[in-house]
Amino acid sequence: MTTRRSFIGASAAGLFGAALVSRAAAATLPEAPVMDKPDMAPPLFPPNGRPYNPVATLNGWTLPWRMKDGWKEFHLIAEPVRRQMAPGMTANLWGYNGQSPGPTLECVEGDKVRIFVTNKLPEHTTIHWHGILLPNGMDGVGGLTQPQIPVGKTFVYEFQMKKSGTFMYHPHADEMTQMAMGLMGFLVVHPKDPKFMAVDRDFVFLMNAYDIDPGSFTPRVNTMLDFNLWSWNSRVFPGIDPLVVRRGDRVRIRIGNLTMTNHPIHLHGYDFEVTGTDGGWVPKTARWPEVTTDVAVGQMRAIEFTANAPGDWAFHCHKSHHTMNAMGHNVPTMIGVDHRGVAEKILKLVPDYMVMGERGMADMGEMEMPLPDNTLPMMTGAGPFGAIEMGGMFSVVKVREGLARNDYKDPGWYRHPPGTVAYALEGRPPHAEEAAPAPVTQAVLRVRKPSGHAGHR
Ligand SMILES: [Cu+2]
Repeated sequence: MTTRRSFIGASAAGLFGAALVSRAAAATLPEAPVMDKPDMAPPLFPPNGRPYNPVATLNGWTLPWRMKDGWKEFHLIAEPVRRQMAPGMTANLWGYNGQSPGPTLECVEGDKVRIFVTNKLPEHTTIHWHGILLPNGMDGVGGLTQPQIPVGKTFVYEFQMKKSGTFMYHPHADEMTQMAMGLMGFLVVHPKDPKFMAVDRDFVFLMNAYDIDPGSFTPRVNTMLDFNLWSWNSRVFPGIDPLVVRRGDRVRIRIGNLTMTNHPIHLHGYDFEVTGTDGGWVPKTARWPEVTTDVAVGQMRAIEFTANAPGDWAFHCHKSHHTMNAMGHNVPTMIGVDHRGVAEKILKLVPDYMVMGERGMADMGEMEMPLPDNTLPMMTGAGPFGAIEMGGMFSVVKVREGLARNDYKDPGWYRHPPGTVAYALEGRPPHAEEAAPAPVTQAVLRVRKPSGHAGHR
């Protein structure tokens, strides 16, 4: 994290119109720290105000604030950023304070917050505070509840947090473009009573999606459905932080969806309950067990479980196309097609030609094919047993014995107790089953098609 003292200094000297900085009359604006590292920053324990257990933002961080006359003051700067989506690929996005998504904002039920928003984008913007109960004029809908924030200007939002819960922020100005470019962030309001809904580990992330042509850097902003990078906090597997958990911890994962489609989020090895939405906490009597919860567009879900089963548990979107990185959708299915002869002939013409998918697509996970610059393999990631063959919205919940209370460091791969891993059958199979793939049965079922109406009475 770095600071921008020099920039703030310039702002006080009159870079911004005083009228726009409003009656908060920022003789000095609060500092607007920036983040330039893609890894999860340690949770930020509140240095002042009411106490709470802070959240852990996957591949992200929490924005520090300052207290001024009883107000918590934050400073967000909307600006173009470069985001590494996974090692090997960087995107030109729009974000806040150096990163997309922007920093997580954390405060406490009852807090009075003042949020300065400086626009360093090439076009106007606003911020809408999704799910927050606030005065209409603070709702951030450009043209409807406020003029858009012009380029180079700072606006101030002021409201009191009426309830605790899981929320987000995003522009309500040229929304399609600005969200397709990655402008968004998480907002958590902690309960006044730290014992209410208390957990040991509280993870947050937003789901977003990009359409970035292989070899290029900037998302196509007009794409409606056919995105090729399905991301969590603008990161894709294997670039997404693991969710590191101490055995026995009560764990909450808060997920928000700002893509253009729903994502059924699935956790292996556990059942969990949805304990919160962007509307509020779910009463105990209204919860039911799940292993997958669908998060629709514009929704947030908080799920909770007690981490009593150690291991490396897959955690992912259950739409199988969303656990892949950029891929062409116009590749024909080649399963069962014997193209040995054809491949030889093509190789004479195109020396780099590679036949794909003859036996399925698993080859892709191990393939070391030359890729254009700034592109990720479609299926990738190396695990302790080989290629993981995933991409996109996939991570691992790593549950371990005896971690320190706030230790989120990657503990490496799980060491399975002897005799607890699926194993290959040794020796000759007891029956006549051979290792070769089963031949395709050639039996053809003849269907007598109806002709005329003779059979009908
Ligand atoms: Cu999905």
